[in-house]
Amino acid sequence: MLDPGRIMQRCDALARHSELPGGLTRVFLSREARAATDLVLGWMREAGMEAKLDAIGNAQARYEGARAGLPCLMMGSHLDTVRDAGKYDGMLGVITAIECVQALNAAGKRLPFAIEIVGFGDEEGVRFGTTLLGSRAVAGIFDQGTLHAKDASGKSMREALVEFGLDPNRISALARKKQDVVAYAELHIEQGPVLEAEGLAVGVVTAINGFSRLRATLRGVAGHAGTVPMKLRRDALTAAAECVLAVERIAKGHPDVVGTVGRIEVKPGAINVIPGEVGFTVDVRAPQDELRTRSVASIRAEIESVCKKRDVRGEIETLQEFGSTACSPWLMDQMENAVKRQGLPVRRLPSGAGHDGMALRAITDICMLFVRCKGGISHSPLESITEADAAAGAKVLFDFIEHFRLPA
Ligand code: HGY
Ligand code: MN
Ligand code: MN
Repeated sequence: MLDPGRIMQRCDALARHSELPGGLTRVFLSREARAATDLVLGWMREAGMEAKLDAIGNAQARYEGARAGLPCLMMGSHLDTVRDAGKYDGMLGVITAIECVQALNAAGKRLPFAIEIVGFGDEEGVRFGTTLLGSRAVAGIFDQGTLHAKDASGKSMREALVEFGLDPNRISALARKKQDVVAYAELHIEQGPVLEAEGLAVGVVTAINGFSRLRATLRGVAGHAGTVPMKLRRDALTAAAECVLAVERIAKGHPDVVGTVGRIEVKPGAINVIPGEVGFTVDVRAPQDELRTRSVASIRAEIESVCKKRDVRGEIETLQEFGSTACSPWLMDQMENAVKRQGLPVRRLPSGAGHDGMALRAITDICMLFVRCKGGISHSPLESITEADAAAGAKVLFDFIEHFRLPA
């Protein structure tokens, strides 16, 4: 029997593992990530699964099918969060999948396929800048070069993995073969306003928008705020400010494009010093890859032109790009039939947010089920869902699993 109250309680329990007093921040390979992953591994085992921490810090669990060694239906989501996050983004998908297996196990049910659940250790990319680390390792598309990426304290991902008790040299062995994974299904909050606006509890995802993550560094000349005349300044921050507004203007130029500068660092960062160096991030998304790459090219050109005009040096690095990822029709149909069997209206919609399915698409077909969230708010402590919607999501996911048919 599915227990939506337990789903909500477990989201609350995970939210207590946070580095942010009074809020939720849990980044990759942190002490809080260890505690949260241990909690999830315990719940996986309670549900009758073989569970373990893998070489990149994912919680991985398996529930055998009618006989051992069958290919699996993989489910899951991520356990890391953004800074000052909500407690459902990622966690709801992992906990609901565990709840479904718990119900199968309680009923002594074994299916013609195995079920695997993965709580991915890093999807948000907050600590090292590049995202989908856990799912890329499982999909065999992990870029070993990212092991050199450094966090804000200057610690490399390799060092952080070793400190966490993991062996970075064993990450490549995590790659799953296509024949081992029949499909990947992820339940996630919508993180947008559509379901709520239309009075719907759940939605079937059609595709996940692609993204480009850039980092720009502008270098001018630091100087005394009291003595350098305005016309002699090469102020890195006023140049960056013009670039930030250019990102907004270019993104506003097309209804399907979104552009965000989420992080900016100013050096030396003193009230009486003209900023000599500024670093900022740029996140660009769109449903079509061509539209996104065209927008990125315009942003790059604009940054270069501002730097030339203001006589500052500009460097732009592409941190990561991922193309738009389609969900597979045969899986969308099966998820939609589950929605119908549960007596709920059907709605298909795209995802503006990125998800682990983008990486898993490298080895298998993917589908996603969205659950309504209040005001469409996410990546915020105001993120919230109702227990009734958690129940609706769990019932549909359970129905999808019970009726899941391998492709003909
Ligand atoms: O940025 C995203 O879309 C996701 O939340 N990582
Ligand atoms: Mn997120
Ligand atoms: Mn997410």
